[in-house]
Amino acid sequence: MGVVNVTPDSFSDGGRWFEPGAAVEHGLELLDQGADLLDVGGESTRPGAQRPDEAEELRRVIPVVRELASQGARVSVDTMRASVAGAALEAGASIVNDVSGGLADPEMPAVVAGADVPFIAMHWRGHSAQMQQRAQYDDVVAEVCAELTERVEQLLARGLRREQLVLDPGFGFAKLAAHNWTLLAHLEQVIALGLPVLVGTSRKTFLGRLGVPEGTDPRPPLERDAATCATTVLAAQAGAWAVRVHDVASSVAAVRVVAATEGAR
Ligand code: PMM
Repeated sequence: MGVVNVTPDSFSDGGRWFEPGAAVEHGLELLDQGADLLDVGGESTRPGAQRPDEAEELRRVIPVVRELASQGARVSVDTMRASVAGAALEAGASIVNDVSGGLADPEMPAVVAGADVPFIAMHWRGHSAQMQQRAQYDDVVAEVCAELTERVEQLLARGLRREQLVLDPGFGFAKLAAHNWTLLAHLEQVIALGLPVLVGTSRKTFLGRLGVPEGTDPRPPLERDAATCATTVLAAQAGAWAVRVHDVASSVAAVRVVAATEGAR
């Protein structure tokens, strides 16, 4: 899954593809590099980010979704708003990726159940402004699995079918670096919940802290692709359904290496 952020302020690539034409061109480039899906989003979820209003989010996302879908791309819309999800589905998106797993907007489950499209439900404990205060766990793997299971039950109760659901442990969302590493080390426990799992580690800060002295700044996001690619190997070996990445070419190569090795085994 290639990331197409139509935002001025995403932590990893904010502003680079903010014009619709540039975003579309970038999406087509990611398809060329081997992406199976494009994830189009108009709201930055970096810690402390301000939310765009609904009209602004629609203005950012819909033209890009429409154009990429019309060129044959399989598009997911990365949004917490039911209205944006609904409009994106009408414009040609075929998957909804909601980092709040349907918690942020009470109308989201009804829209996704009505459209009967895949729904990516991520582990989430609150909007970006407060999320890092909620990064408190006794056992991060058990708690993330329990909270995702509760999400699944609530979504099924709201009319979604189990076959629609994809889970995501939510790397970097209400998680400190140690929580992210523990989740990555035990990804098979999330996968054992029995649903497809999406992994979104790409360019996140915990990767930027590798190999830099304590107390100094992490490496900048654009220097985190090699580490991201290493996490793709781990995700593929654990049996993840997809990885959500900015640099598609390196992760496609990683997935092919894992597939070839497994084929030879
Ligand atoms: N991370 C970001 C945005 N959307 N969606 C899912 N399902 N999982 C993630 O980990 C995720 C996401 C934040 O990264 P970005 O600002 O670089 O897009």
